[in-house]
Amino acid sequence: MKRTRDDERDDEVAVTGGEDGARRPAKHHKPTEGAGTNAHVVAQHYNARPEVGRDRRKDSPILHLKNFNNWIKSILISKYAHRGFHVMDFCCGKGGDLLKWSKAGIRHLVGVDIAAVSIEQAQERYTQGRGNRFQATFFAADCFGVSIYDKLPPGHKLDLVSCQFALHYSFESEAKARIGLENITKSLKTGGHFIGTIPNAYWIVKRLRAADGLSFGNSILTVAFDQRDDYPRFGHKYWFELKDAIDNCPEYLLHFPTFEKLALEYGLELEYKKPFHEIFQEESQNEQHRNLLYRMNVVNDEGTISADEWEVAGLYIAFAFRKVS
Ligand code: GTG
Repeated sequence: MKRTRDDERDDEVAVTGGEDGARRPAKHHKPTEGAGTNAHVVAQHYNARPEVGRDRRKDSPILHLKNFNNWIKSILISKYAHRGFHVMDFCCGKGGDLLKWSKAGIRHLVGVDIAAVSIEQAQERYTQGRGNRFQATFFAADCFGVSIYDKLPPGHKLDLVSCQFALHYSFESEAKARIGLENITKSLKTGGHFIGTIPNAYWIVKRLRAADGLSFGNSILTVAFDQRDDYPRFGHKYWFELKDAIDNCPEYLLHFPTFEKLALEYGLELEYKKPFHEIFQEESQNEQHRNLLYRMNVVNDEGTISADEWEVAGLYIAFAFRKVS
């Protein structure tokens, strides 16, 4: 049977397994006062994003960026997820990594996310998916607001926890970052890993400082701050807008050295941290990973990716921690 480019892209892990110059925000996402409100704004945002399906996803103006980021995640997952593993996809969204887990040959997946509609979509994708060669349990919970320990299958010990494009939400406050770390580490085996991808706070601050006003961006991205005088460790909010992905959501700068220190308190030692651009330089030397770039339709017909999408890819870093105690 002839394989389409989309089928090939699905091979993913097959390799080894405001004002003041600020272009700001949409009113309906502006939070009202109250504890935990921003988390609900974020949940509402993701709940409201329609499931477009694979065909319409191909029309996305940031398709190559999405595919590039999925290529990075595929490589990260293939390095840390192994056959028979018990995994938690922390902030799993609509289950965009399900196929990657399947390719890695894991045994069981727990998927948890604050957005209940996304959880339903993840469950649906899992049920209907071609690649569900593992067991999975999904539930909705605020990963950075409540303890999820008692919702995990009893006695469940995890080999790996993955948190993709979401850990920055925990930096709304130290209390939230700690709840997140507690949830990530409590069921993680010693020797197990915690992997993830986040916006690079240094990259963002560098761009902000180089900008005239309170915002910067390009044709697909706008990052806007409310102020540029104060740099708190926690609760340093900015508004993130990425065409066809994020409609102006509040996010928080994750000061990595602070996170690293905090993580150590929970027994996590940093093993790996790299910007996406560097990962590309390194991993595209590997023939299998280079082939995967084509199979996952990362590059366009000219064999490249647009300058603006490439710039946005440079915003992110990937990391891995190992639980040592
Ligand atoms: P996205 O979640 O829309 O990515 P997709 O790859 O299209 O996901 N970004 C994302 N987040 C959450 C943040 C954030 O919190 N902060 C910041 N600063 N940036 C963020 O995200 C798009 C981009 O937004 C990311 O790359 C980041 O740059 C940024 P999805 O539609 O779930 O697709 C993933 C995989 O699922 C692909 O392999 C698809 O083929 C597959 N898939 C798509 N639709 C379906 C379906 O209907 N069924 C099944 N089974 N699989 C499907």
